Amino acid sequence: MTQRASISTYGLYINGAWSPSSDAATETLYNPANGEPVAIVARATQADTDRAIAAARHSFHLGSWSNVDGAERARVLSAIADLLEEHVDQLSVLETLNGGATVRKTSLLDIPVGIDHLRYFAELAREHPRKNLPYIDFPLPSANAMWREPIGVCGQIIPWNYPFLMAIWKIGPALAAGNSVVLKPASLTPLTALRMAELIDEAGLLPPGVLNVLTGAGSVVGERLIEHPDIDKVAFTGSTEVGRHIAEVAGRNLKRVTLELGGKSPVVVLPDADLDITVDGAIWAAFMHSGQSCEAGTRLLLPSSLHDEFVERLVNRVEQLVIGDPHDLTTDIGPLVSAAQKRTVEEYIKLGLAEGATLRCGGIGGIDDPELANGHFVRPTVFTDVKNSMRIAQEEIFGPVLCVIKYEHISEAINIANDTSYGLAASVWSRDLIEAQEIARRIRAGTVWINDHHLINARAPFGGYKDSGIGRELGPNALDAYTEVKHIHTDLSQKREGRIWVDIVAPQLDESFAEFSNM
Ligand code: TAP
Repeated sequence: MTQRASISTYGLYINGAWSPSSDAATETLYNPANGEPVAIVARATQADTDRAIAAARHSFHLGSWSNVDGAERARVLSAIADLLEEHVDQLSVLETLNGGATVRKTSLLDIPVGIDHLRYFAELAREHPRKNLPYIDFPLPSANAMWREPIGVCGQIIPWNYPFLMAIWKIGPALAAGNSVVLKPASLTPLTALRMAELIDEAGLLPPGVLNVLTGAGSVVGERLIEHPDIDKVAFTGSTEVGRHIAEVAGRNLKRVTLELGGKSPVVVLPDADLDITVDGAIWAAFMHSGQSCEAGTRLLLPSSLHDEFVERLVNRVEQLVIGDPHDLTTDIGPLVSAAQKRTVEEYIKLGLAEGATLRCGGIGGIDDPELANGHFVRPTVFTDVKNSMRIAQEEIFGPVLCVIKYEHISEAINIANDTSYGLAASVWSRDLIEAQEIARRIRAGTVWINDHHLINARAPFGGYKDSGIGRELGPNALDAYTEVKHIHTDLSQKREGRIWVDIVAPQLDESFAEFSNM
């Protein structure tokens, strides 16, 4: 496997300038496919984090972005999207190099879709943030309006599985609404967010301090962002465990918070499903990005009437998937992001065996290509005879492990689908679209695809029920989570007469009142 790029170095992007961390600490990043170093990045300290927050706060007060009108913000975000578009190939390769996603996925999905989503946020910025409310004539005529205003400074913390897309989902709506931002990418995968900041900086597209990007540990930078009094809103995507902690700290400080957390999504196959579509669909649902997606379809619910034929076709297809160098366009399955993630997934495979599930393909080891020896590869793994109560069916594995669960009646399938602490996504597969929609209605999840999976669209909301999070990203209301609503009441009567409510404290001394007081 060849090294695709020379080692680049990145500092911290604070107040429109690059700098090393205050204690000069750095971290080397390694290619998950071969273990070779790919970049050196600064590790921010608490003092660096405070400096970034102060820069963001100052820019917000100056109004250099927060007071700019929506049309101008839309123009700038569109210009950023154009700039990113010019660098799609470079960003795709960088994303693959850093996180191990196949270049087929980064170049077809992650980077172009991220840019499309940014264009959508630009459209939302253009929409007028002021809305007139219906005319009110009681107790006196008044005009009433609702203004949406930016919240202030947003601390944004993102995970390693979709580094570019997650950065866009965070900074896109925040900037569209006029906020200033401190973005903390995951320690493992900051490169495309840093490159994006570099491109924006070189083009001079944003005023200093409006966008700050800090690399560093969650326990240092992340903790500071969630507790700092000058952070008005925290937006987080990542594990449910850290999300719970963030909600607690943000709750104590009454910060606005949105959380997009884990999932254990069911893929519910009905007896009449078209197997040509559904077998490949189940593979797409479970193994896209080696299963490292929060919405991955990791519980495959099969009716007993279809089970054996479906499993045979599924296993046959899965065993043919090409595991290899993610830069190679013929590769179907790339490495996991890190050695630690590989260890976690292998522990779950051992657990599945110990819990009594049947390993039908994949499992630990079995990758003999010496070119892949230093990468974090795990073969796509299918377990059958899984009970929904097993830990492998309840816990988020975040790797290429699919649990097949057999059911007899559709009501049982719906109960199994909902028998999870998560509620991020699901899919239902059937030729009967009316029945599929009825089942979709009964599944407690933020997104349900019918005869598809993973298709997240900027124009539709995305987020979780239950332990999968709080709030929604994307969709027509994507800016709501980044704005405060202000009600403006304008008196139209322009007279003192008739304001009987003012008389409660400051009575008008007219004749009737004099009579009243002489009684
Ligand atoms: P997390 O620990 O949740 O990390 C996500 C982000 O939060 C990273 O930027 C991380 O920084 C930061 N962070 C960590 N501790 C923090 C703290 N105390 N305060 C504020 N920010 C903090 O996820 P992970 O360790 O990368 O992965 C662990 C598991 O989480 C995975 O196995 C998977 O199950 C799940 N996961 C879920 C998702 C989604 S999209 N739901 C995405 C990734 C992982 P550092 O990178 O510096 O630690």
